[in-house]
Amino acid sequence: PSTTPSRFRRLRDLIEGPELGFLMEAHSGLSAKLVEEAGFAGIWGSGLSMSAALGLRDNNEASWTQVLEQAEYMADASSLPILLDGDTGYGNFNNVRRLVRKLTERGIAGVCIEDKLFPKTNSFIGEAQPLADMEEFCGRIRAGKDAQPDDDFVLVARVEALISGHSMEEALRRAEAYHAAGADAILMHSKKRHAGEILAFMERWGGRCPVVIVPTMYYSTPTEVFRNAGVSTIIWANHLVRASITAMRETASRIHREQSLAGVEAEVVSVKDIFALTDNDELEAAGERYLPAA
Ligand code: SPV
Ligand code: MG
Repeated sequence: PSTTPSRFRRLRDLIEGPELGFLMEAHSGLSAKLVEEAGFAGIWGSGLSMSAALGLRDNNEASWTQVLEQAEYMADASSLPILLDGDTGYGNFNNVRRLVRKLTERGIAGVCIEDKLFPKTNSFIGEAQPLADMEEFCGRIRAGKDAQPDDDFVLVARVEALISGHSMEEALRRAEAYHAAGADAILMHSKKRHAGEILAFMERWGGRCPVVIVPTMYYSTPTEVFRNAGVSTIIWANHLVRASITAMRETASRIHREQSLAGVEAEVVSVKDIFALTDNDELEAAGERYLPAA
């Protein structure tokens, strides 16, 4: 019997543990493999990145079952726990509890839901996006927690108050309400270019429950600052899809320009590397076990 803790347990330990933890964005089976190869202990299943990889906007253009399918490819491709970006939960309390059950069945260790309205808009677009009613959102959290078949499933409640231009008081009021409703952690989001809001929140929050942050906009703050402030987990939210866009754009335009592969060959992984990443050796060995001898 395996002694490795379940993915649910590992995500819970990562978020509740005393060390600062990191979740790296993935958006596909392949990127999930690369996150694991790099040494990360967990994956952020980014809504923005999954949407972009499908050629869609981060506005719930992909249906929730299409997101579920992407998450399942990631879970199959890597052994890491995945915190799925569940956007607003795709509806009301009823959609959230159904989502939690389906995620658990497919080995997705946790979900993050944000206190906005369906269909969502990415937080970095526009100003003053409307927030969900606080009590209604608490119902979504309670329904999700009541529905989880595994005790270690993690539900993170994301507070959009600061991003939407509300006060620190409002952010604290909502964080407290979501914590009381049963959220395992609070994701406090900020789109400032510096970490001031986050550090102010950390000070006032006082460790009531773990806090997760997404420093996409305040990336220049040294990680040590967040460690010292008592942040639980940092999400590197979209850098694999962004890196892939850079690489694909350069490669496509060079091949188009040069009408030749010669210039890019040394810049891209070999076809053999693809076979290694998808473990073709295993298939060969299995063929020897299961196919009739030639
Ligand atoms: C995502 O990665 O989809 C997120 C983070 O939700 S953000 O884009 O900052 O809203
Ligand atoms: Mg998102």
